[in-house]
Amino acid sequence: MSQTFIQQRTERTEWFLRDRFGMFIHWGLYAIPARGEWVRSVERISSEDYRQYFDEFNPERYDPKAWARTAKEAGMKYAVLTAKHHDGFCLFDSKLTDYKSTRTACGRDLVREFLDAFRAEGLKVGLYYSLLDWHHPDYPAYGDRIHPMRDNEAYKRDPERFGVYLDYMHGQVRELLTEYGKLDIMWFDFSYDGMKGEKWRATELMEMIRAQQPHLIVDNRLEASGEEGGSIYTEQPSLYSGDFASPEQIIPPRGVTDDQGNSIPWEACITLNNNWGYGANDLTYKSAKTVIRKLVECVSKNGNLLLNVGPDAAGEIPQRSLTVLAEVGEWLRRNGDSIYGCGEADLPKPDWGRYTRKGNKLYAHVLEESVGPVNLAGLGDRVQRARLLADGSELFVTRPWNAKLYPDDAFFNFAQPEHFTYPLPDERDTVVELTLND
Ligand code: FHN
Repeated sequence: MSQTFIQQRTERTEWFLRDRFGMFIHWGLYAIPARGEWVRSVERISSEDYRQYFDEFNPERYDPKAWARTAKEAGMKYAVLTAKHHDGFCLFDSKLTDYKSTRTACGRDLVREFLDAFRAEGLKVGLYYSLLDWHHPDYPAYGDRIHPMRDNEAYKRDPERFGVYLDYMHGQVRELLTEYGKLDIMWFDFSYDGMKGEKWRATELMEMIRAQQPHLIVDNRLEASGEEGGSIYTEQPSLYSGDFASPEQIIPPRGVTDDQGNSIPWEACITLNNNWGYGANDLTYKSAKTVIRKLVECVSKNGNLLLNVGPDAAGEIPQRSLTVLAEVGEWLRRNGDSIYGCGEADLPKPDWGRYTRKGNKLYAHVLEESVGPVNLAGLGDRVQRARLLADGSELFVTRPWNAKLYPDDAFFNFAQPEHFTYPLPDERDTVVELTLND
């Protein structure tokens, strides 16, 4: 692929790398068993036995406007909803199947309402679409690695009919691209074993996507992660290599680059507890402090954070999630300048925390108390002024008497005298905005 492809990718992802923080929403029939979105595969539930949840699904408290307000107040700038997960249930009114929300008791096009509500709050919108489909009769089942009926010989499928499934899959993507307005992200999930790349007719799919919505950004999961030539991790990515890498349940230790060391767009997708879909008994929620610090870590490495919520069968985001998101939003309301539009700084990671940077503004994210003055290694005379970002108050950049051994460094403290030790104003992350001379 020519440099033009990477130039186009850079243009397409400009808003994405500015916005930095998004909401992932995993929701569907699996919210009723409430044991996560893989319940069909893990418990080898047949389509027939799973049908009870389709017959029962009626999320009477589904209020996408409330979801959108939650995301906005959390400081999230975009959101991605599962239009179809692996169970094949469609949250949109597809003409290609009756296995959809408009044929359940709720009778609603849940995707359309989501898109309308989040656009109305000014957020960018994306849809997650599962390449796998455990409901479709022409998707491989017996002998597949993860299909719920992988051990059941009655589910041997004619491989020649996989093309029928691909026509269905491509047709549904076309529906989403042509009947739901301007989308900003298409989040495909996922390739595995031989199910990758052209097995999905990925080039044809991407050509259609680029023709219908050329600005749309797509993740990298039409290919198996990094296993193929032409992947997003190379200087010659293929048409379906995607616009951003999608590390999952991990913050990449050194960010994400191509094989030449060039930073590439990436987004870490992380659950708030340990399940993507609603888990009634999964009460292991990350704290707001952890979320704040992981968001900072992503941005300090040129990445995004897509933080997941799993609404329940009634259509509500769990209260524990709401509580964490509200606190994160309160921190971002006062410190968001150190996140939005920021990226990595050209400095080694400091002992006390992390840096993010935007132009001549360097943001010191102080996560650990120093004894006495806080060290700005190598910043010598580069710092024009320092302010506590949360309230704009003046801080003092100094060369303290007890740091004469470090002439190439600068220091600051939160009060005077400069050699005293002061508690961090915000123990979650105290952000100091340093205006640089260069
Ligand atoms: O199998 C899915 C899983 O259910 C979830 O959707 C995550 C989110 O990125 N993706 C796959 C696992 O990698």
